[in-house]
Amino acid sequence: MATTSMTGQTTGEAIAQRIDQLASISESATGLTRLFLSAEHRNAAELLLTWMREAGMSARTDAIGNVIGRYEGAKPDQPALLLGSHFDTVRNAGKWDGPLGIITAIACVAELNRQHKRLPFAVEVIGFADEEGVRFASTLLGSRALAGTFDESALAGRDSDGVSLREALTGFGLDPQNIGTAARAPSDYLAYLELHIEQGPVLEAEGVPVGVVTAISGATRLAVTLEGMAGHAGTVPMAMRRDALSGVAECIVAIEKQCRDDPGLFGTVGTIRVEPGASNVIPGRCTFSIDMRSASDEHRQFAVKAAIGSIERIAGRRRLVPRIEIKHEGRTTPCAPWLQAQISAAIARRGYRATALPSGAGHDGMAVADLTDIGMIFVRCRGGVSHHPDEHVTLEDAAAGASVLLDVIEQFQPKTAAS
Ligand code: HGY
Ligand code: MN
Ligand code: MN
Repeated sequence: MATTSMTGQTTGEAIAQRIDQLASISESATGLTRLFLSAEHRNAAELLLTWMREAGMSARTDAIGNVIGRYEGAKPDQPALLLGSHFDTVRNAGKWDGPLGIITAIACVAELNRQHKRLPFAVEVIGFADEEGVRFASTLLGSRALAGTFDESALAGRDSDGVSLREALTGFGLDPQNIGTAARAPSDYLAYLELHIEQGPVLEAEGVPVGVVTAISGATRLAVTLEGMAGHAGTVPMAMRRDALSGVAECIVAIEKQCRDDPGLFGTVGTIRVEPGASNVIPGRCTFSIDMRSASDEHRQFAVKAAIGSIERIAGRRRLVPRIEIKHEGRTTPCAPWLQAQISAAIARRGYRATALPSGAGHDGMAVADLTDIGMIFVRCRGGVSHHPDEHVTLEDAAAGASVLLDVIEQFQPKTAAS
């Protein structure tokens, strides 16, 4: 990749500048939050479409709000190598999680275009609209629509303001009935390659800027509601209370202990809602989320069952009524060995030591794997910090990721019976 662009910027500087530009599109003035089907989603999508077109791609928005750029191959209408990542964020997010993969992919296509290079296949770059699943409890909605596995029941899901996904799509100018048109055929693609920050400490510990991902850990997301009895904080004797929040507090400590005592198991309670929510009222209802992960599906599913058992026992003892819903279930998804091999070869060609590692974080590849084989390139991030404003990638590592991705693209060999 040209080390300096027309504006004299280095690759890393150019990438970092676009990361900052995209990060300025947030619902909050004090941190980065960009949710699915929001005004910020629309503004960010417009910027990405502009960058895709400037890079020589045709670009469009699909029926669920993903943005897709296409750079034709030497011949028109050829199957494509799909690149990309997501451009929605968590709340108060870091600015590299997602956008780095899209911006780097666009930079690679811009370089091919600058050299007037056409490959024996097309290249598509996608910006997925909802990987984090912050607004509606289910996740990977954009990539599931692309893969043709979108579950229509998700349309009834509501955000914290009570707006359904169906209403939000309509309000965004999309027709919920058309989501099926976002689905692509397996024959449209040769593979999916996502570049993403590691969001963990391994590459930094290994002293390398990039790595090749072996598999994406599966995750289960649950919504748990404990129903008790609201009452006067000053008059109901402690022994007579059915305090929903105290019950949730005991559940949270039990889940944390279960995961601490079980190596390789990750359990997180990230959201909680207390009703009616007044300091002088005993909480009558409390809803909280559980995110449970492991590299092994069996291990995770066993752990989820055990956690549900704990919740039911605690609720029973406290005369609370539990309601437990599984909102998302993503299986552990392997990265195709033939793609891992091509990524490792590119890393070596670019002069780095190839480090293979699993991803504890979820990615759109978990859904895209139902459409085509997936591969992932990780880029080192400082301290492994992510889902936090301190998330950071150095200019050199951003450039290293771009050089490896471009090398994979230019040397890409479609899967053969042998590979
Ligand atoms: O939750 C995850 O692992 C991803 O960041 N969505
Ligand atoms: Mn994330
Ligand atoms: Mn991500």
